[in-house]
Amino acid sequence: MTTPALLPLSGRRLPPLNLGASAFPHHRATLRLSEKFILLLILSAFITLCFGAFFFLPDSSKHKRFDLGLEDVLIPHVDTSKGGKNLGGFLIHGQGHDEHRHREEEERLRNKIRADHEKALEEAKEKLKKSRDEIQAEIQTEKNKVVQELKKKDSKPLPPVPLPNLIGINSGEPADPDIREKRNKIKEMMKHAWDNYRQYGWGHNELKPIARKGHSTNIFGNSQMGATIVDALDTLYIMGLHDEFREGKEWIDKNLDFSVNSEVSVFEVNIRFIGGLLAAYYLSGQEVFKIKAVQLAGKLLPAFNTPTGIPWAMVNLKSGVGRNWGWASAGSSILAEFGTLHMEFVHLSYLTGDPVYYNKVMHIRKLLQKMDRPNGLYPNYLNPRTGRWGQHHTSVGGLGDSFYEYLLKAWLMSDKMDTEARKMYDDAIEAIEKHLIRKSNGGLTFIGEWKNGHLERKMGHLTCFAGGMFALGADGSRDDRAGHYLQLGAEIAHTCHESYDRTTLKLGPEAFKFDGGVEAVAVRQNEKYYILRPEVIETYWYMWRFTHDPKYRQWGWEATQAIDKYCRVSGGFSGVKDVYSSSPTYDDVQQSFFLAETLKYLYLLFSNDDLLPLDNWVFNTEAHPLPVLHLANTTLSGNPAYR
Ligand code: DMJ
Repeated sequence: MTTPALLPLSGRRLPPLNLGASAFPHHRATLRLSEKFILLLILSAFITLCFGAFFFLPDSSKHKRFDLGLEDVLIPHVDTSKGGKNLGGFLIHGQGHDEHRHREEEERLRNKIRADHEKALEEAKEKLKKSRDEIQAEIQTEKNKVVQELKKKDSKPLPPVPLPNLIGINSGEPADPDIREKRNKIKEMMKHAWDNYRQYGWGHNELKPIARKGHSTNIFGNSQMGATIVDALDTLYIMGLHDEFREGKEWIDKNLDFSVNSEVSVFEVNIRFIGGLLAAYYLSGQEVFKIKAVQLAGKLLPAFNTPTGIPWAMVNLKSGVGRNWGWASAGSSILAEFGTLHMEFVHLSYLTGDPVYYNKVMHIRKLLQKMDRPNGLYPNYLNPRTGRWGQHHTSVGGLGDSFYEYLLKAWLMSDKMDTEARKMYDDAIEAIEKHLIRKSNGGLTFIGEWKNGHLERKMGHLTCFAGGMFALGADGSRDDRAGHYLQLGAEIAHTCHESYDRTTLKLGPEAFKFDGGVEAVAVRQNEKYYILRPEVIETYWYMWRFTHDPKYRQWGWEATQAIDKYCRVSGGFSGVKDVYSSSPTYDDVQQSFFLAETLKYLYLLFSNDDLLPLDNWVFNTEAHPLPVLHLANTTLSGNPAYR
């Protein structure tokens, strides 16, 4: 009889342990060390007990079978043909047999049992005695192995993502016919933008809607990476434009290639491409998007090879060589760029089980945490070679904006478990409120910029996103100041609406002042343009979600009409150069973020809240929705959307 080697729980076979042929003549057990001990102890006790029992039990019982699995030793063969009986494994012949022979036989067997048991005990004792130190060492080795296994586990696949319920085509459909009509109008605008890009700019990064050809800027490098396709995918999906979504997917599948000798912006590629691909993956469940996102992320990693781990602003996708923008203060990297990678990189680690992405962004965070901050403010520039701040310029608009946004969203995305991020956000916002937020003479709340020791009373269109951020961060705010932050969000929304309302086109300028009798109006000619940016509409949408005050839909509709009237051309949508001019000129660029963000936020503003509910989804800075990672939730497999 052979006993199969025991499989330890881990499924890994340990080397076989020979417990002694006489104890278990046919058993070569393969056991864990702890099991060896227990087995040896039980064996010793049991053998002693049996041995004692053999001598102390009444005679008759000695002739009864004692089934310890030892019968093979005692009676290898039972021959009943000769009138013998099998009595408990002893071969006992009939009653008439010689009593003397019987006693001799019994004595022989007893001696054999005694000798075998003594030998087994000796061997067991020997094992224990001889191996004390060795066993200790073996235990330690085993422990180390377990620790290593656990470590491997830590850095290995994370639990699968519990996908929020997939949204259907009709999801979010408003009951009110007037709202439905407005929503349909926005969908039609999306189709106009897409169809023209499809016809005139397909595969290029963006579209020139007047020249009717492809367009690109240096952020995308010198190759055609179809930025508009990737950026627009999730909006198409959400709006139920499935044929267009399929076209986009096919292009990505066949053409999107990252092995190109092209120097791209790490930040832009992250928020538009990786964010866009991840959102498309989470919404549609189609693997190709995840695969492409991971491939691209691998190409960005060399950008982190700096003395501090703060990434370069740009990286060559082929050579991996990185560098910073020539215009940035003292060779610095930009806060809003290296500080806007967290959401996407955490998701990459989550999806791949590879901690490399997570480690990169956590390293940035730790480094920032350790640094002194003038007045508690984060300067926009940080030198990746020295780890020192560049110019002391702080902004919640361009160069700083999405860094603050990602602190808050890291917390939200972690199901509010990442309290370190929340604390950094709270600290930063308190300093911003103290040093940068003011009320104008006319009563408009604005967020200025800190430049070399003084406050510049100017606010950018980009800064208008902060109204939505304050509202989003109200719940969970320090000292329970939710009401205060919601109010602050409403005030910023109002100011930004004023910046639109005080123009001829009812579209907002790039930057506006609160100085010298001017309020919420652009002064310099080169700040009067509108390039289809989303930030004001983004804030309307968040404010709508948190308050359901109808004025936000009304303001959103004003913006929709203005865009459709002044930015729409037969070849798509274009930015305008002067929002104060009644005969505007076009900049002839249909930005990819117009499809990714502006039209998406407008569509959501006129949809019901069950379309991408904020409890389940967090939008990256390019409006790409990523699911909240309910990592603390141990009922992952109970989630109906679990994959
Ligand atoms: C978008 O690409 C992103 O929102 C980014 O964070 C800054 N703004 C542009 C659009 O204005």
